[in-house]
Amino acid sequence: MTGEDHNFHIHQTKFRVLTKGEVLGATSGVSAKGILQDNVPLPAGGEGCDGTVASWRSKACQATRTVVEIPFAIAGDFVFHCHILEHEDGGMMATIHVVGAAN
Ligand SMILES: [Cu+2]
Repeated sequence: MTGEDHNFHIHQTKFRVLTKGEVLGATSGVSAKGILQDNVPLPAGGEGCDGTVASWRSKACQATRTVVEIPFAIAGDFVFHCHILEHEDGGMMATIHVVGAAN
Protein backbone atom coordinates (compact mmCIF):
# COMPACT_ATOMS: atom_id res chain seq x y z
CA MET A 1 0.00 0.00 0.00
CA THR A 2 1.66 3.18 -1.12
CA GLY A 3 0.97 6.58 -2.50
CA GLU A 4 1.86 5.51 -6.00
CA ASP A 5 0.86 2.78 -8.41
CA HIS A 6 2.78 -0.43 -8.92
CA ASN A 7 2.72 -2.92 -11.74
CA PHE A 8 2.96 -6.62 -10.89
CA HIS A 9 4.97 -8.55 -13.48
CA ILE A 10 5.99 -12.20 -13.54
CA HIS A 11 8.52 -13.99 -15.72
CA GLN A 12 8.27 -17.38 -17.48
CA THR A 13 4.49 -17.64 -17.21
CA LYS A 14 1.31 -15.59 -17.46
CA PHE A 15 -1.77 -15.23 -15.30
CA ARG A 16 -5.40 -14.22 -15.30
CA VAL A 17 -6.86 -11.51 -13.10
CA LEU A 18 -9.88 -13.01 -11.36
CA THR A 19 -13.21 -11.27 -11.08
CA LYS A 20 -14.82 -10.76 -7.67
CA GLY A 21 -17.20 -13.63 -8.44
CA GLU A 22 -14.33 -15.96 -9.16
CA VAL A 23 -12.59 -14.93 -5.96
CA LEU A 24 -15.77 -15.64 -3.99
CA GLY A 25 -15.86 -19.19 -5.31
CA ALA A 26 -18.09 -18.99 -8.34
CA THR A 27 -15.48 -21.01 -10.21
CA SER A 28 -12.77 -23.39 -9.21
CA GLY A 29 -9.54 -24.43 -10.81
CA VAL A 30 -8.12 -22.63 -13.78
CA SER A 31 -10.65 -20.20 -15.16
CA ALA A 32 -11.62 -20.38 -18.80
CA LYS A 33 -12.38 -16.67 -18.70
CA GLY A 34 -10.03 -13.76 -18.88
CA ILE A 35 -6.99 -13.17 -20.95
CA LEU A 36 -3.54 -14.35 -20.02
CA GLN A 37 -1.23 -11.48 -19.22
CA ASP A 38 2.19 -11.02 -17.65
CA ASN A 39 1.59 -7.75 -15.82
CA VAL A 40 -1.24 -5.92 -14.10
CA PRO A 41 -1.39 -2.42 -12.63
CA LEU A 42 -1.95 -2.21 -8.87
CA PRO A 43 -3.52 1.10 -7.85
CA ALA A 44 -2.12 3.37 -5.18
CA GLY A 45 -3.82 3.73 -1.84
CA GLY A 46 -5.74 6.88 -2.71
CA GLU A 47 -5.32 10.59 -2.28
CA GLY A 48 -4.63 10.58 1.45
CA CYS A 49 -2.17 7.69 1.31
CA ASP A 50 1.40 8.92 1.21
CA GLY A 51 3.05 5.54 1.69
CA THR A 52 3.91 6.09 5.33
CA VAL A 53 2.94 3.81 8.18
CA ALA A 54 1.21 6.80 9.77
CA SER A 55 -1.10 7.26 6.79
CA TRP A 56 -1.86 3.54 6.80
CA ARG A 57 -2.69 3.57 10.52
CA SER A 58 -4.89 6.63 10.13
CA LYS A 59 -6.92 4.63 7.58
CA ALA A 60 -6.14 7.20 4.91
CA CYS A 61 -5.09 4.42 2.55
CA GLN A 62 -7.80 2.63 0.64
CA ALA A 63 -6.82 -0.94 -0.09
CA THR A 64 -7.82 -2.57 -3.32
CA ARG A 65 -7.28 -6.24 -3.90
CA THR A 66 -6.13 -7.89 -7.09
CA VAL A 67 -6.26 -11.68 -7.19
CA VAL A 68 -4.51 -13.58 -9.94
CA GLU A 69 -4.62 -17.20 -11.02
CA ILE A 70 -1.30 -18.48 -12.28
CA PRO A 71 -1.54 -21.79 -14.17
CA PHE A 72 2.00 -23.01 -13.49
CA ALA A 73 2.78 -25.82 -15.90
CA ILE A 74 6.17 -26.71 -14.50
CA ALA A 75 7.93 -26.65 -11.17
CA GLY A 76 10.70 -24.16 -10.51
CA ASP A 77 11.42 -20.63 -9.40
CA PHE A 78 9.45 -17.82 -11.03
CA VAL A 79 10.66 -14.25 -10.64
CA PHE A 80 8.08 -11.54 -10.02
CA HIS A 81 8.63 -7.83 -9.47
CA CYS A 82 7.21 -4.39 -9.80
CA HIS A 83 7.55 -3.35 -13.42
CA ILE A 84 8.51 0.19 -12.41
CA LEU A 85 12.29 0.06 -12.58
CA GLU A 86 12.93 2.28 -9.56
CA HIS A 87 10.69 0.06 -7.44
CA GLU A 88 12.29 -3.12 -8.73
CA ASP A 89 15.76 -1.74 -8.03
CA GLY A 90 14.51 -0.69 -4.60
CA GLY A 91 13.72 -4.29 -3.71
CA MET A 92 10.27 -5.04 -5.03
CA MET A 93 11.41 -8.35 -6.52
CA ALA A 94 11.11 -11.92 -5.29
CA THR A 95 10.52 -15.47 -6.47
CA ILE A 96 7.66 -17.92 -6.24
CA HIS A 97 8.92 -21.46 -5.67
CA VAL A 98 6.62 -23.95 -7.38
CA VAL A 99 6.86 -27.64 -6.52
CA GLY A 100 5.28 -30.59 -8.25
CA ALA A 101 2.03 -32.07 -7.03
CA ALA A 102 2.37 -34.60 -4.22
CA ASN A 103 1.54 -38.14 -5.20
CU1 LIG B 1 6.08 -0.45 -7.76
